[in-house]
Amino acid sequence: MRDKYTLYGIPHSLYTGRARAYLIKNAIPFREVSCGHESFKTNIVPKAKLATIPVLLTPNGQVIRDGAAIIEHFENSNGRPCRPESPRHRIISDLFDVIGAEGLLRPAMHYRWNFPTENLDFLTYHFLNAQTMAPHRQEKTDHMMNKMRFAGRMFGVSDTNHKFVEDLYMQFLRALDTHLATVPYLLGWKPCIGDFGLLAPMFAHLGRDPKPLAIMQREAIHVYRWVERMNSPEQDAAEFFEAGDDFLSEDLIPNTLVEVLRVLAKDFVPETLAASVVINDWLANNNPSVGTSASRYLGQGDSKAEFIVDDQSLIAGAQPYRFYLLQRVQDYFATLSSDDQANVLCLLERCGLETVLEITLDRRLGHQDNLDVWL
Ligand SMILES: N[C@@H](CCC(=O)N[C@@H](CS)C(=O)NCC(=O)O)C(=O)O
Repeated sequence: MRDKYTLYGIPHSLYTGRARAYLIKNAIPFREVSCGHESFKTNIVPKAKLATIPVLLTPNGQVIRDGAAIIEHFENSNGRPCRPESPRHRIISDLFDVIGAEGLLRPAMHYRWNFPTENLDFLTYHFLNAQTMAPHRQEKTDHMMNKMRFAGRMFGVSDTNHKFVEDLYMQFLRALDTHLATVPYLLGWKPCIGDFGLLAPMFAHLGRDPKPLAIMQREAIHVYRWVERMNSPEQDAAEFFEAGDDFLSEDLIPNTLVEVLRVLAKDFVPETLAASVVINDWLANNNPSVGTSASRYLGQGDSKAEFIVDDQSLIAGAQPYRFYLLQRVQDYFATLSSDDQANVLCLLERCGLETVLEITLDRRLGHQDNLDVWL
């Protein structure tokens, strides 16, 4: 086993799905161990710094916490197999990574937690079996399930906006289905970084829990096939009879993909804008010293960002992490020639996403020693 990587995670975890798919698609040998395993608490968490999953243990004993950091570890040492080289592709890939990892948490949590008739037995099985047979197993399970239920509210699902969350998700699902009818992966014939980010909500929650899985299988067969495909070591594109093996040529972004991004922009842009105001305010008041951990939320009461989408007012926790991922998009954009910048800008305007190039925090974020930190 020493030559294999160990992925600490669980089947029903959103962020584990992203890292697992990367390992599978890139033929990296690994075994998966539950974070309920004693070794996670005793050996891994002290080095991972936070008890989140996924965490990767490398054959030489390095511990890497965070899905994006795990992927970056391999991309950096293997010639970046999943990063498109051309400007528009790379920007869109990195944008899907941010939006996938951070921008679809409302539908993911809603479809998991607000349909107990369909989902509760399935969820109870998974949460219970993420705990060892120790005393207080049931209490720990209940605690974890309640904590995650609350997360849905933190991400902006309220008692009165279920229909809104569902309508927006269905618009997105249908647009993605139309796109994935034409190509097996977002940018063509192989997965890019953005496919893995997008898989995070689309696998464990929206493509696996009974209620949303049934919707996906019924309403979006091509998306369902993509979710399957993303967990296969093969290209798994049998329905495409003239499949290629690379990203689309000439930096092409099909109109069908622009449509997907136009729907995603509807809440991602106002939410990011509102979150930036709240976080910048918090930074001004708290002035964290360099290297301080940037926690997922700023703190109780401090972190509420209010924004409007289609006349609907939403309130969600403002999370610094999305800006850490967004920085990568903005940093890359800054390196482009003015012609390439103009092309990218023109594309993002068509997607309704041009503003995200300008929404910044007053302090940069870094990922150091397994923690997201203020720089
Ligand atoms: N930025 C981290 C987030 C990881 C994360 O929040 N994972 C969830 C499970 S999907 C978790 O461990 N939650 C437990 C907790 O926050 O206590 C990543 O991308 O890996």
